Amino acid sequence: MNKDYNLKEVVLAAFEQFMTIEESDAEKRPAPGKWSAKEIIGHLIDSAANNQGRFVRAQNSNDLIGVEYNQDEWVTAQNYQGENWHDLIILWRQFNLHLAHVMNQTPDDIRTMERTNHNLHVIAYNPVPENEHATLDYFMQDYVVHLKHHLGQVREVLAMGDKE
Ligand code: NI
Repeated sequence: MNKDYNLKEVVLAAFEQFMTIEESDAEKRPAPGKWSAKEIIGHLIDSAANNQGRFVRAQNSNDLIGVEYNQDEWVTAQNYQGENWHDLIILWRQFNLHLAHVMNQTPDDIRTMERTNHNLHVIAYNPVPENEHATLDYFMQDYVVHLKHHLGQVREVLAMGDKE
């Protein structure tokens, strides 16, 4: 059974589309201070990196407490604008294919365990109130929802249509 919320399919389809984008288009900012396609993909690489740690630590813990990260600081500090577009989307694709694998092999009991001690009111894209239980299953799904949100943003920036 597929337990990655279609992450693999979503990433492979987007990759095909993004491969056709020119370097100059990938670094265009839609407005001053707004992220370019390179920077949005960079943010998604940061999301993958941070959530890999969270997904792995949750396997051996009853908690779901993730370290926060400042998304703008991370994007600026790494100068994603200065990296090659194809290199970025290949890294993004491969990292997410690995996370899809991680999701698929996470045992059901770990995935569905109700966790009282969590900070998904802070770190989730669609937050869970602090006084409600959270599951790793929900948090993995939330990761994919966040990713799809930003793929829609990339397509908007590149005027590709096909919004999500
Ligand atoms: Ni985001």
